Amino acid sequence: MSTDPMGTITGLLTETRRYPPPEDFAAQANINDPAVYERARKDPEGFWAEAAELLDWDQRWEKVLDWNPPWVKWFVGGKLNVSYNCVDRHIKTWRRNKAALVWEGEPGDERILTYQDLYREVNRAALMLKNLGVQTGDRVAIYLPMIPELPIIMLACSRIGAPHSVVFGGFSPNALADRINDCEAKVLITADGGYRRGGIVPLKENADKALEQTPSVERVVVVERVGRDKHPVQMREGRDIWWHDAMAQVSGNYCPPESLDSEHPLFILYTSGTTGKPKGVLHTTGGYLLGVALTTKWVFDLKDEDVYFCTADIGWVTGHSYILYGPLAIGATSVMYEGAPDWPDKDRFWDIVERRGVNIFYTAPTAIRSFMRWGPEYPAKHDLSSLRLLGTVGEPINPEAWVWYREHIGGGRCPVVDTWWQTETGMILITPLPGLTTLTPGSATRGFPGIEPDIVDEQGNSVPRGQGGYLVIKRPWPAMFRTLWGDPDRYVNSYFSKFGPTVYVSGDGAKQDEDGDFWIMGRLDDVLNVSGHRLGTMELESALVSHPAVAEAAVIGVSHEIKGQAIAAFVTPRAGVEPTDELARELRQHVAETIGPIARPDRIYFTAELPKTRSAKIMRRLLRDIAEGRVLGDTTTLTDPSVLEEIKQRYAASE
Ligand code: 6R9
Repeated sequence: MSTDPMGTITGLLTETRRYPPPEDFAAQANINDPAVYERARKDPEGFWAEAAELLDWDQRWEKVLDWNPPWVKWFVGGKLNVSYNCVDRHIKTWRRNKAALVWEGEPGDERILTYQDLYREVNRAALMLKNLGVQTGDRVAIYLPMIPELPIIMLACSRIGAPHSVVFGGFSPNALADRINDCEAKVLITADGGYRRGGIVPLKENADKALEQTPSVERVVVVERVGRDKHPVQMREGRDIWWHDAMAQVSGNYCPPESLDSEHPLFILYTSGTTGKPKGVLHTTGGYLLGVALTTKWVFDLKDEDVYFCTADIGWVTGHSYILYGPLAIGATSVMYEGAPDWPDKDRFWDIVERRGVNIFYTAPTAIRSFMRWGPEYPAKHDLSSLRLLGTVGEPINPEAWVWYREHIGGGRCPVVDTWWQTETGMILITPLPGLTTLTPGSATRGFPGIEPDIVDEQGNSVPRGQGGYLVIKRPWPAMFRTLWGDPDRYVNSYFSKFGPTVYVSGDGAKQDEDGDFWIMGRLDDVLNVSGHRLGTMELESALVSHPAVAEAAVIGVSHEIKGQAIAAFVTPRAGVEPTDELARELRQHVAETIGPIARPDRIYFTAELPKTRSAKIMRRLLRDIAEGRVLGDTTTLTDPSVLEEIKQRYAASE
């Protein structure tokens, strides 16, 4: 650990507010027998095997877990299909006419797809993929706004066993091209555009730029979301086809689901690591679906009659696992909203909750902090009495935001589940179970049944309660990632080498309090968490130095009231370049164009030099000290300590 981020939560451990499960909630909860923890601890494999009854298998597994550390296989020999489990099996029951997806576009349009509707669309989309030459094992890249075609095509991919790689619509052409090239996608599914705060995100134009550098892509399918009259796009003859035309060419309404091996790749999702190159996190079929289905059922206490609304974007793992796969696997109704929370006004979510009668609501701390800043009058304008459970994910939630959320959104009656997990973990790992767990604001509480989290020191020894350390997971779980696409060495080195091949290193720091509850403190590596989005400092720095005016750059995360962390960049201009405000604006824009608007630095500080060790490593820790107004840490290893004085003065001048 380069710094002591642990110090920052000492205060939180003194939090004394406790919220036991309300009796009536506990009585009706999907899981309210505390023995489940002990059962799972004593016989984790038996526990997961029993849970696997939640899914429909074409062929039963021969072995629950094959663990050859760090490599794992779950439900070895088992066969199943994800789209069958999320769609087909429900239309054989009374759920056939139940709403599967309740979709709302930002401009106010809506589409409700019953399981029967979804069945038809997914089958036809799977046939469309086959018509385009996609075969089992081929990768399909998806760059869509939050519209129904997104879950439809993901399920269609899973139906034929073509792993999808969804790229968040806010990413730039460059970022899209990198991801397409890394997984060598054969087909790209995109749209003419998407709506965001009333404006149009030019997805097809971005895709066209990306496609100049992506030799693997043979065909491009374009959904007409915005419309040719409003936002015309170029279609390249022989390569591009409109979604509606490709769907019209499909004959038949049924595409038999492939019976796939439990370990067949389901999707690749890229996430930031400590180097400039994003990691292609690979999830597989059986274990992943089981993990997300069971956690959806238990953590969100999701019932058939509920309306469930997760505000994430499907471009991130939260949307994959908890808008699409988890909820649909258990036959739930999942609400999906295309746009911004403050469009047309700051009560958009509450308007949706009231109109749709949402019962369970899942969002991120950064959103909650925005709601707090906007003021309680926005939720107060709406009847939110349908809500019975609230959740949060993405970053540590400060106790004040947690309590505000419980009071102003949850009416003081809804349990709040703070769920810790990652793109890599696939499913929620540390979380309360709302019918069982006494909640402490700010704590994700404890491991889900069958999960063994621990906190260890530099040597890998468990630390005493109250002491900070590395958050690790000591036993495999079904929904864990199986490798990094095309880079198994990086899988081993990044996650399973520090404390040996049996211990998963999450990259987060944490502490346990006296009750054994976990408090997550954030990343220990060079990964920032900006409004719940993971961004690597290296990616940001590479983007900055790709600008001709920049000689060198160092990026750090600075505490930010709403975003959790804000991006501060220290930049050394090339010789002869004048460090002007204009240049700072240009650099911020350059990073937004290179990676995506979420990566736009909040502040740029020009400096003649960066603080470096004698081995030429940039000392980001000292930059953080300056940015957060702390006394400077150890500077003895610096080549030239006077550099810091200069930076400090500039920093102070610009505040
Ligand atoms: C699901 C998701 C993962 C990182 C993770 C951690 C942070 C997520 C959290 C949390 C504190 C929680 N994180 N949930 N920190 N409390 N409840 O967000 O995946 O985008 O991969 O980010 O987010 O730092 O390491 P991902």
